[in-house]
Amino acid sequence: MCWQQVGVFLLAVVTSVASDNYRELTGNQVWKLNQEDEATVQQLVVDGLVDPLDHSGPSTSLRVTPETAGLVKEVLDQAGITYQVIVQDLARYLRDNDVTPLVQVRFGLTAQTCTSLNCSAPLTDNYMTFEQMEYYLAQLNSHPRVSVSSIGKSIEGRDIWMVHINRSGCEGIHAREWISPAVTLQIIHNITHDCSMGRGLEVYVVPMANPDGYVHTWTNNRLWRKNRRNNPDSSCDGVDLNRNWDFDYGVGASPNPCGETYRGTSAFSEPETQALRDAMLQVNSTGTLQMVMAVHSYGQLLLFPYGNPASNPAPQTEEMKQLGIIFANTVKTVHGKNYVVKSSGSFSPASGATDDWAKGVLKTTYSYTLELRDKSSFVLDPDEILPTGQEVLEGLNMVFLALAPEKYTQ
Ligand code: 0X9
Ligand code: ZN
Repeated sequence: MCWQQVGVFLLAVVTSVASDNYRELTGNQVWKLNQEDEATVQQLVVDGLVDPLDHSGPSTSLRVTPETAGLVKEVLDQAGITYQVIVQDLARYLRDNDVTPLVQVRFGLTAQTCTSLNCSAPLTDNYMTFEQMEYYLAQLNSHPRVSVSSIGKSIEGRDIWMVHINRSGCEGIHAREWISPAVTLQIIHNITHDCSMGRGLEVYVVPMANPDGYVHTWTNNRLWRKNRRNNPDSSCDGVDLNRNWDFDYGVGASPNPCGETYRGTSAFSEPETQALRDAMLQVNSTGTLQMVMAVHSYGQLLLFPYGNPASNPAPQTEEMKQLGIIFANTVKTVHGKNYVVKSSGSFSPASGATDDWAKGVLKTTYSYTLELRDKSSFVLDPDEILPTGQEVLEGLNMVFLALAPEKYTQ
C-alpha cells in the first residue's frame, strides 16, 4: 500500500476563566508611524522593544509598553521618524471595542453549546476555550477513522493533541491568533465526516500547539503570542515557538526574552516545538509527508519558505507557488476574499519557523504558513469563524485533490 501523507500543522492557543484578559495590556499604547521604515521597525522588533501590529504589509502601527516607550521614542527620533499615539491605553480600548462576547464564552452562553457531555461538533458561533476543545477531541476519538493522541506536554503540563484522520495534517502556534484553532477544528470535523475530502491521503492535525499561551490570552492578555516559559534571569516570560525551530535558527529573531519574537536559549529548547518536531519526524518516517501547513493569522496570505531573505529560493519554489495559487483562487470563489501567495522572506524576514524547518530539514515538497483573516486584527468577530472555515476548506479540498494518489483523482 502506498500511503501519501499530508501534514498540516494548525497551531492555535486560548484560555478560559472569568478574569480580565486585557489587564496585562494596561498602559500599552499604539503608535502610528508617519513614515514607512521597515529596517528600523525590524530592528525594534529584534531588540524586543515593540510588537508590530500590521500583519498584511510593512508595519507602521506598533504596540509599545510603558517600560519600552522611552527607548522606542529615542530610536524613532534618531531615525527621523515622527508618529502619533493613536491608542492611549490598549486595555481600555479593547475592553470597549472587542467584538468577542467573552463573558458569553466563559459562562457557556453561546447559541451552540459544547460541554463535556455534548460536544459533537466544534462551535462556529464563537471561539472555544481550551477545555471545550478537549471535550470535542475526546468525542471525536470514538469515530472509527480517527485517532486522537497526545504528542507531548506544554511547559505548564497541558497535552498537545494530534488528530490523525485516516484519509489525509494542520498546526496553530501563536496564542492570540484565535481564528487558527477555530478553523483547524472545522477542518478536522469536515475531513472526518465528508467522505470525499482528502480521499487516499492520511491527514494529521494539531489544532492547538500552544495551549498555555492560548489559555493566557483568555485569562490575562488577549494579545499574548509566545508560550509560557518562565525565562530565567528575566522579568519577561515566553518563547516565540515560531522562531525556535532548527533551520537558520536565530536569523531575524529576537535574542531578548522581552521580545515578541524571542527565539529561546537554543533551537528546540521548548517542549511544544520538540513535540511537534518529533510528531512530524514520526509521520515522515512512515511515508512521504507531502505537505506541511502552519496555520496562523492574520493577513490573508499563503507564505512559502524560506523566511531568511538572504537564502537562495527554496527547492520546488515554483511548485509551491502553483499549488498556492490553486488554493488562493479556490478560496476566492467562496466569499470573494483575496489571499496573496508569496515568499515568507518578503513578508516576515525571519527564520527558525515551522515552514523553514519542514522545507529545509524534512525536505517536504509543499511547506506553507497560512495567515487567515482578516487584514487588520487578531481580534476577529466570531461571525467570521464559519466563513473563514468554509473558504479554507474549499481551498484545502482542491489542494488535497492535487496531492492525492492518481487512483483517487478521477
Ligand atoms: O512571523 C511569523 O511567525 C508569522 N506571522 S505571524 O503574524 N502569524 O506571527 C509568519 C511566519 C512566516 N514564515 C517565516 N518567516 N519563515
Ligand atoms: Zn502567527
